[in-house]
Amino acid sequence: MRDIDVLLQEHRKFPPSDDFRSHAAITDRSLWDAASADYERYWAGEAARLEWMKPWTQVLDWKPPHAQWFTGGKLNAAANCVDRHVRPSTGSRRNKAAIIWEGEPGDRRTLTYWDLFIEVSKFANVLRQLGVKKGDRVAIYLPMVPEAAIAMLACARIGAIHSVVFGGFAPESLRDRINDAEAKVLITADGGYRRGGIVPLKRSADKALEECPSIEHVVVVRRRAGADGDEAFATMQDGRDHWWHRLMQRAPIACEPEPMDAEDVLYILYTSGTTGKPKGIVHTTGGYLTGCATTMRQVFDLREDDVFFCTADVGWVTGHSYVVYGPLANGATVLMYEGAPDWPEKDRMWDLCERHGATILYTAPTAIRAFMKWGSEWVTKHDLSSLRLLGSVGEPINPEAWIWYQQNVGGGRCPVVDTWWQTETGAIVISPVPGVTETKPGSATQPLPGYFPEILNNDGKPVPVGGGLLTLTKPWPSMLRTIWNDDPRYVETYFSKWTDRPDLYFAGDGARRDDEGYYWLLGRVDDVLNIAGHRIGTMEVESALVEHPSVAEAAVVGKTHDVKGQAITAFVTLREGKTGGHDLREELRDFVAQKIGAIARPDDVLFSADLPKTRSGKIMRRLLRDIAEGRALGDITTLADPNVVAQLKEQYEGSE
Ligand code: 7RM
Repeated sequence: MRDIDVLLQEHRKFPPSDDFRSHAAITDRSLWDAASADYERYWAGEAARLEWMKPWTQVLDWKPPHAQWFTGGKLNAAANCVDRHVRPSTGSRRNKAAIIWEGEPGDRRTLTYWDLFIEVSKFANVLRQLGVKKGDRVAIYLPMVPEAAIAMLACARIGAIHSVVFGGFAPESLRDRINDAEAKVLITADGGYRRGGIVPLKRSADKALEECPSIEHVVVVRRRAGADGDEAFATMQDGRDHWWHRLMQRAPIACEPEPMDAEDVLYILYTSGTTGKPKGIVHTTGGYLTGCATTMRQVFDLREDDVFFCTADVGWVTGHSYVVYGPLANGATVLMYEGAPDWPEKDRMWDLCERHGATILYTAPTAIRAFMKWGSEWVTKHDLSSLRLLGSVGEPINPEAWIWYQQNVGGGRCPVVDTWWQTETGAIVISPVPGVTETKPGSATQPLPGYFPEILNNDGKPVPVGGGLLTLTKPWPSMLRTIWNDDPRYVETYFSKWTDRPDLYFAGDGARRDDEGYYWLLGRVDDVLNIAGHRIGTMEVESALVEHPSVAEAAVVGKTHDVKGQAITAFVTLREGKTGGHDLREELRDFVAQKIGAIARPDDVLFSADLPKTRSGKIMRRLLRDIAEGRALGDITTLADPNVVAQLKEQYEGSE
């Protein structure tokens, strides 16, 4: 196999502005120097900012591919995220907002750190009363409501392992996750609001629970009106099901946090791999919290009065690390929103930012491209002057989308941080540090201090400049420890790519490093195109398409071709008001060829109102390949909206 070719040339650069730098916490490279000189010592220094009940005896115990960090140390994640901030002292944050929440219908709640302390302590006692003990698993299937964060922290407080399942998942997915973890308790809600409708979580949970023998109790948050919720959305089973608010009425407040070993499991989070069976990614306490807290401060240049708006659901790792653990470990204020970004209108995000004075916005390229598609009028009608920093996560961000975000949302004034990381890494790995890094649109730039990525080719040879496979060459504190119940799969998936180097973590992403050491993520390795022997990442062809003024979003796949091996089929979503046809199709084919080379000229261009995406917004190119090849569709259980592929398939087959 050849290395990955490089086609896209992007030369724009944005150094940190003097204005931003003059207020930034980190403005030089001394942290990188310290971390490169002695990375264990560097991470120990960062870990020491947390509150430990007992100091560790060893920073790192690395027996590839298994790492233990801060061994012998004891701490509690909830005590670090809550108790620490409410102790009487000068600078206590007891009256500071921890969570500012807004429901989709417009209802609002603000929890101070003191409120959060009371709620978490009480719910921890509720869990104990239900028989939950240290090491037991608790499944959480909730909408984006404060109770989601409270439940996670309550588990952490008593040493129970939480497994959050995204509220948009179907009963079968919930069932499989509960059963794999053998959860004892499920926490859900009667419903959650989405686009004006109600997602009937309890009904889905009841269906799942028909085949979940491990569940002993179900706690139900009341989101619907009525003293005991709304019967239509929650029928309560005697003995098994309990209303959250009823249990909380009787719960005592005092609850000592459980001293946890640094390597005790904090949570399991399932991620669907390329094959059917989801992997339960396991994170432990000390290293994970160190990674989240450190990167939160560095990447977002966190300040005491920030209002941090991370739009990710707590069902994804981004919600774990940057709605709950990272911000709260630092005593920050987070803004949490329940519903859809286009409800009741396409300016809901900007309305939220304006009314709550958000200072940092952290969202995904898929959302940014949707905002682009809807048009900048929705953005510019709001006063977004409170924003000072913008972040992106989840997919490669095309340079055009990056520039649009910087100009229209950031008013040209806010640095943009494109943050690369994974459920498996637990925390951000490659990202600008906004007071230091000169950014380049489309590049996640360089590793944060204490992380050591490299690009290797298929044979494990370093590619100092050029395209190849992204690897992390040293362990890091917030790395996954294993896959729940399946350590062989952990070894096989992440540490078996280069057989003579069982210490190298394989991320599964293609990337290139430029001559300044900047990383450009090219897409998943499984999606790489192979045109006449040239291996091309999906990101570059898609970015070329998105540069065209009519295009909002694009996904490209390789389709078997007699001569070239593969030919490119492009699926394209147009901006509002644009229509596709023969002329535009030809124009786009030429446009790509002209931008990045004839080798990348798509054979087919298909216009589509939407692209198939996972529930977290990642484009599922595997299904587009099935469509392009005229095959039956593979596993579609992780798809957000099955109608999208059904329509595309019909349209594609009709066009041939
Ligand atoms: C945080 C998260 C991980 C995969 C990862 C990449 C892709 C995420 C970026 C990115 C390019 C980025 N966790 N990815 N961030 N690709 N640039 N800034 O998304 O486990 O759900 O997904 O997402 O392919 O491997 S995840």
